[in-house]
Amino acid sequence: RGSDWNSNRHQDKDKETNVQVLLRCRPLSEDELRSNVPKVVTCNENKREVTVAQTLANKQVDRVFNFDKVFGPKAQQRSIYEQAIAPIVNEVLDGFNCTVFAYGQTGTGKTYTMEGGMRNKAGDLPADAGVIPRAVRQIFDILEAQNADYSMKVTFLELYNEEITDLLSPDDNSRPTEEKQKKPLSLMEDGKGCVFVRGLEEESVYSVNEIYTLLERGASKRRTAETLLNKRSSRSHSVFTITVYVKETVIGDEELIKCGKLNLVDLAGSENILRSGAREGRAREAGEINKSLLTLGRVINALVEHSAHVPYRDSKLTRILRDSLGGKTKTCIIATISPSAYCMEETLSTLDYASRAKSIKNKPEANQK
Ligand code: ADP
Ligand code: ZZD
Repeated sequence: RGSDWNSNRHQDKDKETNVQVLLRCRPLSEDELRSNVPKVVTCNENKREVTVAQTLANKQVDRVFNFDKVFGPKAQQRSIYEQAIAPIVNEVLDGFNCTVFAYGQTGTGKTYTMEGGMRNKAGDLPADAGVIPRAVRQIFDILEAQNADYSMKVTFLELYNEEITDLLSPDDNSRPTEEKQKKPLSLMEDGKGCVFVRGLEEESVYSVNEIYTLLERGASKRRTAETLLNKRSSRSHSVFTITVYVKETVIGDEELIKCGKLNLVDLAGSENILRSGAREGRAREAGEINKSLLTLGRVINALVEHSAHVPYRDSKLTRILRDSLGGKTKTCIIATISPSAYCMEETLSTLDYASRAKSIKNKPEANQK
């Protein structure tokens, strides 16, 4: 601890903030409505409360969970973005690193929340556009409005079975389809203990449309991988990262570059945790597939329980996102659930997991200039 004269600075530096946890419940699908699937989840957005109606031994036992924000089935993409994500993007432009994770069972809306539906017209945001296209749009809008001198880089990777695939690497059509996917990238550490993916394509982008072209490339690469291996998307993690550099105008001849990074993470379906290891014969493969998700859970537990050892190094995902869990990055988790009675077990497990994550503390620090 420093002496009095600089104690303010220290206070600032040591300011801890909790991981923000939001809960989103999707609506019942048309199919579910048609077959009268019973609902067990009630959301109270004002009270930031989610209730699961549970019947045990003929008695109704409700379970209630609280979050930093709760979005019920009627919540629109735009309103979630404006209330929960836009403030985070502003922090990125102020020079902070920020991470948004989507966590939940497959089919509950992680990809819908993070990416959203297809775009209609070039440059236009469709109503169902998710966090990624909206964040990209907001960043450009703000920087253009400020007439800022900026540059921006994006990366988009998929982590499946502890192997990293670059979703932005240019297509190499001279090779057969099976080979195109096979270029696993490795993790490296720089001198300061920061982890990076060696060989990952870093694309500089200068307009919203350019990013959309890249997103299209990523989405199409992922679709190819998906057809080659069914169910891949529910078992894989995708990480979209935008790094923004803004030149600061300063008096004198000093030039400062403000840098901020935004990681947008769509995690593998949480059901993969419960089911891992249960698969006979293919257990090893199943174990490998879920190593990152299992380790993420263990890291969260270790942080919540203030354990001396946090097993970041045990998986690629937790190595890549180490700073987002207990580090200097501001982190937000969006937990997604289904209202259906048939999903209750998974829903309760997601709510428990997300509740625990609320007590993780990070120490956000703006990047050095
Ligand atoms: P996940 O990524 O968690 O597996 P998806 O994002 O693929 O789930 O969502 C499953 C289905 O439900 C998709 O058809 C998606 O469009 C739809 N869906 C998810 N959340 C919502 C929502 N909040 N409003 C309307 N449709 C949704
Ligand atoms: N969720 C869709 C992609 C999918 O699974 O294919 S929607 C958004 C973020 C990252 C990658 C793609 C997208 C997506 C898109 C769709 C089709 C072609 C390019 C990009 C999208 C959705 C709304 C606005 C912009 C981009």
